[in-house]
Amino acid sequence: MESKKILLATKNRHKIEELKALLSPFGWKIVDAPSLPYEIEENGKTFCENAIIKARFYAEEYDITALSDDSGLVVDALGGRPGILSSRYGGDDKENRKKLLEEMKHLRNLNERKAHFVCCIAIATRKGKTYTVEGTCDGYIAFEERGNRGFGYDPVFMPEGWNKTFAEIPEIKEKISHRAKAVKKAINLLKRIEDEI
Ligand code: ITT
Repeated sequence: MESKKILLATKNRHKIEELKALLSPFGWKIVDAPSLPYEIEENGKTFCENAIIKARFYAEEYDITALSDDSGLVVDALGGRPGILSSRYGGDDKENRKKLLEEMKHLRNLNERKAHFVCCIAIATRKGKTYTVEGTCDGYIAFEERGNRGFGYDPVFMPEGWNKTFAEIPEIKEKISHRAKAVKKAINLLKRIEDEI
């Protein structure tokens, strides 16, 4: 029997890499989303609302089960910012990190620099059903950038229990990140709804 197809409803190549690494052992055929000549408007108020918008769009447009990821960084001292606006906080990834460190430079105690990553994965099936699962990862914002692996805020995020940033320890990130946790739940869900894919 041909394996079931799941389209990754994201244009972020780093997410694609991480999602494929986590999903590949399970026998589904994982396909990339065709590139679109326009942006999908992410006008939800939560990570999951935005994840649903992206997954449903691709599922309907291409008549396929689609899996999206909406994620971001929530910083306590900034009242939850950048949150759902993480990708466009200061500009590109580098400018986002610069703005974040600048805004937090007066917070000299690590305890004042608590943050967590959130990842909501939405799965929209061809038959019109939508499911969501979420993963989070607690940690701290470092005082300066460290490491050159990963993407986004990885060089400034130290997961709880590690004195290193995600950009320094990608092999640990793969196991404990918000995305790894959400994908674990998504895999259980996909196994349960295999008939609907
Ligand atoms: P798609 O909407 O096409 O999936 P995007 O990059 O616009 O791609 P989001 O709207 O979900 O995706 O924004 C996610 C942003 O949050 C991302 O650009 C990073 O700045 C940050 N982010 C999410 N997960 C991250 C991770 O694992 N490491 C570092 N930064 C992350």
